[in-house]
Amino acid sequence: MRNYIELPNNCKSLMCKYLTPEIYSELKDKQTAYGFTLDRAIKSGILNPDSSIGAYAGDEESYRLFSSLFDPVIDEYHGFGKDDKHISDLDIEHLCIEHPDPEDKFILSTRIRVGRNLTNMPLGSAITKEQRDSVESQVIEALSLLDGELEGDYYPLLNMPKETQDRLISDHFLFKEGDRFLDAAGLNRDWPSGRGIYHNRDKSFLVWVNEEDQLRIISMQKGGNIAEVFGRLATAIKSIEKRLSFSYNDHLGYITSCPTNLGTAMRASVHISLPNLSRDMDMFQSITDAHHLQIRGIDGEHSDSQGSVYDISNRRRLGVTEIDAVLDMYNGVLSLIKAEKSMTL
Ligand code: ADP
Ligand code: CIR
Repeated sequence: MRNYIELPNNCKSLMCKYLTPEIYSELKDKQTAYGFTLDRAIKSGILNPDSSIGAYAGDEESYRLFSSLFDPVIDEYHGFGKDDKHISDLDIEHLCIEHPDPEDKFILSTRIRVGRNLTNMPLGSAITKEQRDSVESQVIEALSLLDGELEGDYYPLLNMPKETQDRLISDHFLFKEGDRFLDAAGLNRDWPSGRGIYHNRDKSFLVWVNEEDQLRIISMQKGGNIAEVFGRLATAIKSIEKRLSFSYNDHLGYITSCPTNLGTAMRASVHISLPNLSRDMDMFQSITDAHHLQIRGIDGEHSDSQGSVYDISNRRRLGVTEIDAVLDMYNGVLSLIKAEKSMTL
C-alpha cells in the first residue's frame, strides 16, 4: 500500500481540502469489520476532481475509523462538531406552516425524501451482491404490508423496459443510471440487480431501493402543499419502521453513504419558477445562502435549470431536526417568492 496520496491538481472537494499527507498515513492501513478502507472511501473524489465532497462511507464504522477525514468534512458541510448530538423530530404536529403559494403561481411541485440503510448491513459501497439482494427482499416484504394511500407495487429495474425506465426518470420519479460519482464509489456494482422502485398508484409515495442508500423514501406531489407532503412521508416512515430497523446513532443520526445526507437524511425541495430572480443570480444566491438552501437543476443533482425553474432544497441535514430542515426550505421559499414578486412591479 502507498504511503502517500497524490490528489488531482484541480481537486476542489472537501476530501482534498482535509486529506493531508499526515491523515493519509494515519488511516491508510485501517480496515473496518466489513473490510472497507480509506482508499475506497476517497476513490470517487480522486476519479472525479469536480466532486464537491469526494468521499463516501462503506459502513457506519467508517465514520468513526476514518474520523480524522470525515469529521472536518462533516463540520464544514453541516456546521456540526465531533461531540455534537443529533435529534430527530418527524412529528407532523410540530410543523406549523401555511401554504407558501396558495394560488400555485410559482411552485410546480414539492418533494421530500429521506435516505435509510438497514442495521447490521454494510452501506452500498461495501455491500456484497448477496447482501444487496437480501436488502431488496426485506424491503419488498416490508412495503407489501403498507395500506391505504401508501399501497403500491414494486418494480425491479432488472427487466424493466427501457421506455418505462426513461419515462420514470424524465417524469422525476426514478433515479438516473450511470452516475459517475456513485460508479467510482463502487455503488453501481452488479447494476441493475437488486435495484428497483416501489410506488403507489398516484406516484405520490415512492421508495427507491439500493441506489446511493438502501432506501430513499419519497413523498411528492404537484403544487406547494409542503405540510401535506411532509405528513405523508412521516406516516410512511413510521409504518416502514415497524418492519425494518434502520442504522442510527445519537451523534450522526441516520447513517448514509454520503456525509452530506447524515442526520435527518432529508432533502425537502420544490421545483419553483423564478424568471425575474434568475436574471439576478447574486440576489438569488444571497437569499438561498441566508436560508441554508441549495440550488439544483430540475433533473436532479448535477443537472442544469430549465426555463427559470429551479430545484430549491435544504442544505443542512445533520444537527437540525426534520422539522427544522423543512422550515429552512419553507422560509427560504417564502423569501424567494417575495423577492420574485417585488421584481415584477
Ligand atoms: P435526491 O433528491 O435523492 O438527492 P436528485 O437531486 O438526483 O436526488 O433528484 C432525484 C429526482 O427527483 C430528480 O428527477 C429530480 O428532478 C426529482 N425532484 C427533486 N425535487 C423535486 C421536486 N420538488 N419536484 C419534482 N421532482 C423533484
Ligand atoms: C460530490 O462529492 O460532488 C458527490 N459525491 C455528491 C455529493 C453530495 N451532493 C451534494 O452535496 N450536492
